Amino acid sequence: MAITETKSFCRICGSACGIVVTVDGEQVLQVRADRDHPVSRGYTCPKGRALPQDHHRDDRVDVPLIRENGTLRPTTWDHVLDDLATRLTAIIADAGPRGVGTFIGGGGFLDASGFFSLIAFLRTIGTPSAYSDMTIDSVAKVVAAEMVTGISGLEPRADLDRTPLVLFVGTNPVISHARTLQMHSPTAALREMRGRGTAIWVIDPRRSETAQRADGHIAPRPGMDYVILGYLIRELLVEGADRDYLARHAQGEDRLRATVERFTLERASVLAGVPQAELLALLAAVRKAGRLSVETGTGVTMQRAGNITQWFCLALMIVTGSLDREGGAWVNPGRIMRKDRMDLPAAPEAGWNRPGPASRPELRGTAGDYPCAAIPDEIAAGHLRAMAVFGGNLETCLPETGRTYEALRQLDVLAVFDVRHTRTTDIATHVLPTKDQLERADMTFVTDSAFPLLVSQYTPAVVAPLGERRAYWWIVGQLGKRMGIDFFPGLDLDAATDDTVLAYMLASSDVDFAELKAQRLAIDPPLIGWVQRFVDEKVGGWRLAPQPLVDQLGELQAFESEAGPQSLILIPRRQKYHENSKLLELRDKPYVFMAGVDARAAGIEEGATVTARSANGEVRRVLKIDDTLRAGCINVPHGWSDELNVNRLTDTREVDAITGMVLYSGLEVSVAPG
Ligand SMILES: Nc1nc2c(c(=O)[nH]1)N[C@H]1C(S)=C(S)[C@@H](COP(=O)(O)OP(=O)(O)OC[C@H]3O[C@@H](n4cnc5c(=O)[nH]c(N)nc54)[C@H](O)[C@@H]3O)O[C@H]1N2
Ligand SMILES: Nc1nc2c(c(=O)[nH]1)N[C@H]1C(S)=C(S)[C@@H](COP(=O)(O)OP(=O)(O)OC[C@H]3O[C@@H](n4cnc5c(=O)[nH]c(N)nc54)[C@H](O)[C@@H]3O)O[C@H]1N2
Ligand code: SF4
Ligand SMILES: [Mo]
Repeated sequence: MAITETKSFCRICGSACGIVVTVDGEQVLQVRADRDHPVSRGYTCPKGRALPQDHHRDDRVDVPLIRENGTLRPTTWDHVLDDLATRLTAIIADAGPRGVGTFIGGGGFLDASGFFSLIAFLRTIGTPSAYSDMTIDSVAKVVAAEMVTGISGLEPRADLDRTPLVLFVGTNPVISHARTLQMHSPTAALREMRGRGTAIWVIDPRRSETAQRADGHIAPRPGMDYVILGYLIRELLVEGADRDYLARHAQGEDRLRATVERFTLERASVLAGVPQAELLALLAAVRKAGRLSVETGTGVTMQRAGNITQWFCLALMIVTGSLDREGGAWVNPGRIMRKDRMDLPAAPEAGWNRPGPASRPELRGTAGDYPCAAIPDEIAAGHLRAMAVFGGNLETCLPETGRTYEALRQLDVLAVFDVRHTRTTDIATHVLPTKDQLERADMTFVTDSAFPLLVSQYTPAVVAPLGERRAYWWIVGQLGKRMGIDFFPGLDLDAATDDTVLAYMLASSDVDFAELKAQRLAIDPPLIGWVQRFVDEKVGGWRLAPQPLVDQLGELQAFESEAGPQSLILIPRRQKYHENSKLLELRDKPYVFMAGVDARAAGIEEGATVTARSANGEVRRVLKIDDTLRAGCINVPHGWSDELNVNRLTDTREVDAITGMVLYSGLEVSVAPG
């Protein structure tokens, strides 16, 4: 067999870096950066370059598995699909469509036709029991944007060439590439920005890899960002706000002013636990810049004040006249779906509201999803009887592993689409081996709104599927045939290929599949001003102070303390060489990270085994001293499984009252030797 090289793009994370894959027959030899790629410009990270070993991993799943008489064993597609179809049909007949739930995770969102198949499955079955990573990741962004702008989940991002100041709050793109605004080559990007005179500021309790490259860094107590942002807004409303802009494009200024009144310099400094001089320096930087872009991440969305912090970040951009404006931040409408061309209805001030699932009605649904925290209760109540998992590792990603994992075992059907064995497939009733990213033709689809430009990409499959692996659309389509349901009306399943399915998906979009396939990559420049027009016309101006958020801010006062937390606080952190539960074998270690002063106070030395405990459970890991952490904060990075799983500490009851988001940042824990 000849050695071939094929251009593709990486789908381990959403950045979609251009890659060149070297293949010898069925053997994937190497993945290297595509130097000619106009967006990623020759960048890849170590995870992307590890694709060959990921593809050939020993623990891969490449034949269907079925659980019979308690044992999971290999079987044929016909048998696994016949059995699954029979059971799902029976559950729907007995419990109604809501008895069949879905979860989509990282291995589904990044597979265009996989995501499309999920939507087809959900809509056709008509089940409300939809779950996804959103409510264990960044639902605060969805809801805050809904309330302030009328559009769900807008992700403002810097107008890179012109923004004079970028403020990163609770995101560490140097390691994560950021989830919602993909930064390729983050270190180089930061260097280039600073070279152009853009000031970089970071708010993070840890002197993160991004903070280490910034002009200014403030390390507050976890969850106290909003007092800093509230202080900035308060002062800017006195001096520095874009008055003319506010008068023309915003509403609720008086309510906002009254709300932030209590965040004086003294108060903000005491509550956030940072020196006044640092707050003054940040305020001066914002005033000097005039416009800015504020970019947030999981450090914001996973904390108790997630919604409020998101709101204040948007408000800060509006007050300075920066939101959806040149020299500030813009919003990528996506190149395929083109939100700017849709006739979107404006969400009311309270956001779109959907009642929560029956067993946890207080957890409202957002953007089509129920909160993940409800899963164990929904199963225990008998409402949720089956789950189809589209590329998610439920054991590692969901909160309160002890209770959740036990609940998942009680399901009549746990059908998992995956490419490898995990502790989630271990307890599955049906395992559906899915084509991995090198085995399928694909395109950027729902993730394209995270790109720094309007970009669409297509890749052919690079190698033939291993074993019996099949595409999501094939599996879902075949299941439908057996259930008497047509999930893809008008698509000839017997003749379909990955390409014809991608073309079918694009039928109603402005992007022509044949053209995209020929071009491989299509780019349009940033589009600034479309959200502003929407908000002016349909909302009557940015809502600076939505009432539900004003109310929630009032409730947060119960958690404000001058003395600060009395126990150690768990905060999230991404590690460089693994992506959630993927590629754990590469380089990282499952440490507990702790500042030196806290370790000494607890009498623990680096390298010792420690137990981190919360009200819900415990995790034993080796201690690594990390003095980039603010004293009082610890990291127990997620993705690690079983005894090492940080979600043994988290709690399905510690959730946000508006979104149902789990408290993954800000949990009280203790750490002891042994
Ligand atoms: N305590 C705590 N919990 C967290 C977090 C945290 O910070 N702290 N982070 C949360 C966040 S932000 C997220 S997004 C979630 C992530 O949680 P998940 O969505 O579960 O993410 P992954 O572990 O990246 O991948 C999920 C699964 O997809 C599979 N997969 C990979 N490629 C493919 C493919 O091509 N096809 C198929 N079918 N499957 C594939 C992988 O083998 C893996 O089992 O975890 C959340 N959970
Ligand atoms: N290498 C790698 N890259 C990844 C992933 C991975 O697992 N590994 N996961 C991907 C996924 S699913 C996602 S969602 C993105 C997430 O991308 P990011 O949101 O950038 O996530 P992190 O890198 O964990 O950065 C979060 C930062 O928030 C800080 N933080 C914690 N609590 C607080 C707080 O209360 N206030 C403030 N201001 N900061 C706080 C932490 O110290 C940390 O530096 O990354 C993606 N990229
Ligand atoms: S940043 Fe790394 S993991 Fe993400 S797409 Fe690029 S190479 Fe892949
Ligand atoms: Mo995420």
